[in-house]
Amino acid sequence: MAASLTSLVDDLSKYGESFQVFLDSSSEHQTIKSFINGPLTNILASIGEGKPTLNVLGVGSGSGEIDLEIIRQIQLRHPEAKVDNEVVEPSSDMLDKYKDLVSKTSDLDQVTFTWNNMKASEFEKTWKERNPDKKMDFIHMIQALYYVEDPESAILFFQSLLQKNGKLLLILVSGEGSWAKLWKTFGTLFGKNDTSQSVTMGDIKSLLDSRGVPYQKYQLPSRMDITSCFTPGDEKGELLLDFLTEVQGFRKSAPPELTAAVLDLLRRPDCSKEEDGRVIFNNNLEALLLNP
Ligand code: CQA
Repeated sequence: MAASLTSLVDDLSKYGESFQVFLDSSSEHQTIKSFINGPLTNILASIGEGKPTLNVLGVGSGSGEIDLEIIRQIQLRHPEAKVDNEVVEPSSDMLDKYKDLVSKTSDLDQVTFTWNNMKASEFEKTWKERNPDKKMDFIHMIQALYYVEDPESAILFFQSLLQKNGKLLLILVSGEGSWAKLWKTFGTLFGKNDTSQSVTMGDIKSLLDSRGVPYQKYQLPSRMDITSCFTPGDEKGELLLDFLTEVQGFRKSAPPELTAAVLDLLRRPDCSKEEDGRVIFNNNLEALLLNP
């Protein structure tokens, strides 16, 4: 990593600003919600076996929009059941937003929330003492495995918490999408620090395959309009470029040759397509479902 490049993760308010531009420019949340309200519905119907309370665990839940979509779908499939929802999220700002969202959402009377303001590895350490016998009907880790120290052991731990008929859902960028190309080409040049690693679902499938762990997989097509990145000085474009590279103020701080090379790759047909004069980046995701 070039010493002059500062990771975006080092300033969470800047990260949040860039993330918001990303959400506004991409279909990411719509893509995930369509999966939850499409292919996942049958799976959510199959969990729990008529138990009065379904145990749900979200890992890296962020501000909770996606979690509440999952809970809504579980309630539609199990109208009689209560939901015991455990949330693991290391950022207390995110947890505050999540609690805010809960207080503004109706129809959650049957849902209890347990807030675990900690990393997945800390949760794992305390879990066995607190709840030696508790098992989960549904666990999800959505766009979260980039931030755990050891993705493989995290997956195996959460899989071990599953109840019979339970499911573990993982969502990550596809190994064939443009994030993977960007990381393969520039990985170490960007401002990566220990907080975030460039892992794709291709890597996760290799890990699981070599252990003989079976899974179901789903492709989740997703896109991001990066046209504004090609207009120097465009406020949103600069924030999006920061998000893509995970570098604060990328265009101002990176060597000009690196900036040119990144913009060139972003425009190439194996990264993006042109549509009605817009540059559309391949943000495809992949979902895996694991059994206990
Ligand atoms: C921190 C870390 C990650 C965050 C965050 C704060 C995040 C979103 C918002 N705030 Cl300290 N993560 C996130 C979520 C979805 C997503 C990406 C990041 O698509 C972009 N990635 C590239 C595929 C992950 C590296």
